[in-house]
Amino acid sequence: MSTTGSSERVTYTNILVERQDVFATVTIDRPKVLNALSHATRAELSQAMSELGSEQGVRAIIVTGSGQKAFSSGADIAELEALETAQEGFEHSRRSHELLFKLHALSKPVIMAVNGYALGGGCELALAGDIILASENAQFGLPELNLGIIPGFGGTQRLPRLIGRTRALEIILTGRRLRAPEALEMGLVNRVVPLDELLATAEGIARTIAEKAPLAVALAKQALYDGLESSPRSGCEAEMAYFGLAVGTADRREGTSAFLAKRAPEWQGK
Ligand code: CO8
Repeated sequence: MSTTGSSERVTYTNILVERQDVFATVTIDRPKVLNALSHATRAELSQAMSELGSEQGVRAIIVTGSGQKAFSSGADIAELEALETAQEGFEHSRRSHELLFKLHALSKPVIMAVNGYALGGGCELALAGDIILASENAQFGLPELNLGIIPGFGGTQRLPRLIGRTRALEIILTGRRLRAPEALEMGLVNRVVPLDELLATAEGIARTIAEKAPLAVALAKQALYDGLESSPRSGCEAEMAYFGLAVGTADRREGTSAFLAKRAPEWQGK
């Protein structure tokens, strides 16, 4: 990872960042190790999220893996091998979690386009997405127990919230892999599409979201995550507050008057 002088835009070595008109695509680019998430890769993902998060023109972020075989095979096992103490393990997990907290805090949706294996940390990264798409060849799993560790990138928390306690425990305790149709049936992913349609599908969703008022998108996402982390009543109280914030925006006035005038709204993000 380095910074170019003139534009201050970061150059990455483990990921690719491509900007299109209203969205950006981040590709984990370590195909020789099936896009394993080394420390450097996670740091680059975090940097890219900060960069894209602050760019107004980027209304959604797509995350995918390089090649046709893997989204990500998880933590780089060579790096796990080098960990010695409980404290080192804790720090490894803590730094990784920071990346996922950052994803949730972004004011724009993150669409995971899972194009093959999503195992261990790769599955956990996918689970942290706002929308999760899978190609027909995708396989999900948390095989950490096979290595003598446990999921340390949110898997023990996000998976049960998504598919329920008993199904999550079975997946974690057995380490078995789920093929895409089973992941769909369990509600782990939003859609399954052929591999060659995966990115186009993600891009279509990104463009649809980009047609909405930017602040409303951010507030809806925030209300949902705030609610999931609290009781239903305090979640509803958070929703009231965010609804109020949305009503106070210039874009809300534009949205309601454009509807009544039978014209398309023009959002200002204010
Ligand atoms: N780390 C490092 N190297 C890997 C990884 C990995 N996670 N996965 C694959 N590779 C390497 C292989 O060693 C191999 O290298 P080489 O060509 O030098 O032999 C190359 O990638 C290709 O892999 P395979 O030959 O194994 O390919 P196959 O098609 O036979 O198998 C599999 C594909 C099933 C995906 C298999 O590679 C596999 O089981 N990989 C490991 C999956 C796994 O256990 N992941 C969990 C890791 S632990 C984890 O993620 C903890 C997360 C919590 C910490 C938070 C940090 C993110």
